[in-house]
Amino acid sequence: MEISSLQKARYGYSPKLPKMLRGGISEICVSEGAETTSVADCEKIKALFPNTYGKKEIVFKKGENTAAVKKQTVGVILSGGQAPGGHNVICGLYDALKAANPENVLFGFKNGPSGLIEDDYIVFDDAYIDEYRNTGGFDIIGSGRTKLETNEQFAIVAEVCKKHGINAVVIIGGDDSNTNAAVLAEYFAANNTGVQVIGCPKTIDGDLKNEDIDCSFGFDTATKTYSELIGNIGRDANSAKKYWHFVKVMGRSASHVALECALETQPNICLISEEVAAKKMSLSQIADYIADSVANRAAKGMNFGVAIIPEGVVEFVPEFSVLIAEINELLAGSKADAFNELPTWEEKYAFIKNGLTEASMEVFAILPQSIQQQLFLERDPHGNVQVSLIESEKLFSALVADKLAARKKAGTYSGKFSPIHHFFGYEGRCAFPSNFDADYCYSLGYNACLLIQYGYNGYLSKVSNLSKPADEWVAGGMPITKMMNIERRHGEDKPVIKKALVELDGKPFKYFEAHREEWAVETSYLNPGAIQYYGPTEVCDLTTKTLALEKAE
Ligand code: FBP
Repeated sequence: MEISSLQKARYGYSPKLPKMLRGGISEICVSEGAETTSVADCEKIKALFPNTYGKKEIVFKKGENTAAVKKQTVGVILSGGQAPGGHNVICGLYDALKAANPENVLFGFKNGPSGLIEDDYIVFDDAYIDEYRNTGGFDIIGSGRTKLETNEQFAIVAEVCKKHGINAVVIIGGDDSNTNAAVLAEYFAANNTGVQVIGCPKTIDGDLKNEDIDCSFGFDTATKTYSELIGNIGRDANSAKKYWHFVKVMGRSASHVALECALETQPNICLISEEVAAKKMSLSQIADYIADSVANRAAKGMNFGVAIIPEGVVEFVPEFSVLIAEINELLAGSKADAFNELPTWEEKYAFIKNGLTEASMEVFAILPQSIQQQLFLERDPHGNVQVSLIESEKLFSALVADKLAARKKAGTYSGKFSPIHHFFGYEGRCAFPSNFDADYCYSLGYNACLLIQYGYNGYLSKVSNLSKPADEWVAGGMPITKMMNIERRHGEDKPVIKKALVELDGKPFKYFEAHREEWAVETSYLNPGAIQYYGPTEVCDLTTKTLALEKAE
């Protein structure tokens, strides 16, 4: 297979491990800390996880390895959306397993959790692993979104593990996948299977973080990739001086990606969904907010700009989420067929008008027709509108255009407004991992092997102190149940890992808030440029601004 020059060079990159993990597996011992409790709903979580709740947090350190000597046969899966660095988690796990004992075996189950159920796997060897070192993507074994959550599925997984003699499963996934990892770990313990489960925190969305997990892997590379593109767009906008660029960035729910890109590039506008919800902003208020920036810049002769829109924002607009709920209700069950059979949009529109409350109809009526139709076209397997498919960058530019037209009529605005739309999501999920992600992921995988060796079950591989150089990173493990609370999901109380949304009193948002008024009017664009893989450490080993601000003393 032909490969690029960069890929060839990256094969030779040696990921940096925390100092405490260097020097050989036989020289790493474990230090147990305090017993843990869940972040909330302790009694309920304890009752649901009687075998895995309350375990001790642990840290590895230099010392004689006292783990029982036995052959390890481990299975690994990648779960959910791609995130740069996933291959390195597997490489780190593989290398540590082989360093501990060349007889150890690593199974890779294909295409996500379904591979474990269908017993679809490969057994890794050096040649296979070497082709994926420091590369982006999840193509090493593929990924998938099947959820492992029922006892029937767990029983099949237990059988598959028994068949291959697998004594541990590593699940590389986001908050939901790691929640399911905890449930699987509890099942394995309760049924005395002898199989351990270790999770690794993945997602470009950056919403799997808490007091133990500094950040999920992939966030660093993905946001740097989007920021490079947004920085280039800012420079183009300031060169041509004729377009307003509306850039939607991924992040299904939380706005960490949008915020980080804003900190990196200093656009004129960046919406933060969590703020929209907290201030209960309406679509009209958001459009006015953006239109103010457009008008103020136009008054200074600048008919161009850059606005970042987080993918999930519409769900955080209270009136919009009510509208979505009503549409879901309107099309529930067989009512969807009746709707779809209506031959013209006019008839469909009348059906909608008849079914929505007056307040929701008012919101619906101001949407551009293309967005109105998107709300009725795309349904998820549960029959719900897929909010992530709504082209919110187009929605907001259309609403802003309406606002500006009204202002023009009133004689309060006389600029030009030519919007251009972009959506950056998939562009960043499989990029070559930055040195940070390459190092972090390799360390997570390496560390997962140690957790297995020492017999831990239901733990998340934890590598922290990440705002410092890799030398000072701290490796250990945290019981997943510590991160859990009870939340209402699909009408039921469920134990889940708490999703981290942008904190409006957190340092990254506060920094943004302190500067955004100036950015809205001035041209303060920063162009961070492409990820650097080689060169001085101050350009190659940068963490995100979010992490740097969060950990600033
Ligand atoms: P994970 O939470 O599984 O990491 O995926 C996050 C994400 O990349 C979101 O940013 C995006 O909304 C979604 O996946 C897209 O999903 P798909 O890959 O199924 O289109």
